[in-house]
Amino acid sequence: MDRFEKLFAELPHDAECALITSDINRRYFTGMKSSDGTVLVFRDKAYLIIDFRYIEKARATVTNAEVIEQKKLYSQIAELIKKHNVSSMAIEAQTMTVSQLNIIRNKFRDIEIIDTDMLSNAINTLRCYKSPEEIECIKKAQEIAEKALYDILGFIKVGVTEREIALELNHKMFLYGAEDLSFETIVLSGANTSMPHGVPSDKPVQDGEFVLMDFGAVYKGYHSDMTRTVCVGKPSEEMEKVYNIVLEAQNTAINAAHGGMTGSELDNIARSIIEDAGYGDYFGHSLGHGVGLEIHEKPNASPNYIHELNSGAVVTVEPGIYIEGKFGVRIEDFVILNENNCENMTKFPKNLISL
Ligand SMILES: [Mn+2]
Repeated sequence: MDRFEKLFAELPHDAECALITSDINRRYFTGMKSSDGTVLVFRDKAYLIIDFRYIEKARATVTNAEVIEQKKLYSQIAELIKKHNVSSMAIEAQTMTVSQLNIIRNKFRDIEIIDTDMLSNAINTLRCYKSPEEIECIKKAQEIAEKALYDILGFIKVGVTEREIALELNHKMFLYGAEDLSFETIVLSGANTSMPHGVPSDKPVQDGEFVLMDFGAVYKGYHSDMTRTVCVGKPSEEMEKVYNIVLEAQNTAINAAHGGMTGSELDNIARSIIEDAGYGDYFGHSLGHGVGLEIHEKPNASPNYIHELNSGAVVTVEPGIYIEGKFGVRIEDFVILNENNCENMTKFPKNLISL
């Protein structure tokens, strides 16, 4: 089954066609990156309506949809709706703007616009199951990130600033083939490491400080995500103790992870270890999230996510302990869930490195 067929297998029958308007999902279905364009898909045929800037590429690469050059978008959609004689159209409620929805409602008064989460949820569900081709891209993205980190370990030393380390990591990732960064690289040192998503500053690294790096590369649209916390010089006893608690929580969760458990179950495996060690209040974010065409996607490994983590999903496992004013530790790998276990795609060592 191709992705359009899978979509209609997920969609309830009241949706006779689907209007896919988000950049990410247009890329997911057509394989082509663009900043504009519309996919209109019926049960028996799909169309990509895209403007002059992208038309040559689209005609050359998109094989699962008829490519139509965009002239008057809404008239073109209306014509196709008439041709296929449908009376309902699902829209991407989770990404469409209110003003777009208003236009759609106005232009298509004689068909039912399904503006519930039906279509967004169906696509999210499909995207939870990574194909071998998608996994290959994610692994390649991770290889790029790890190669970059190995390269810059020697660069991390007393006097170098957080921004300089981030810049070096970014440079290496692009050098090794990243088409983009998964997100703005996080490099923090010393007391700044207690802010889970802090922004790299001009603060220089000092002796005896943790340096926390959370970063990833994008390869063919697919993201990687990893975090390592290293020490410059010798860590204090408390730093070492906290590091080892986070590491134990992370390893235990990875060893237990498999398809079919709920997101909250996986989260709880790591969280209970941190709680039992007395640091429960210092782990204020969820354990992990799905990764793919977006850096944060379904499914989630969080206390509130009572849904299943399906076999074939890619999720991060990233517990942390953050002590305000002192330091923080986070260790993040990401895994593919299988029926009975998981495959860790992050190969970079996790023992506490002292640089
Ligand atoms: Mn992450």
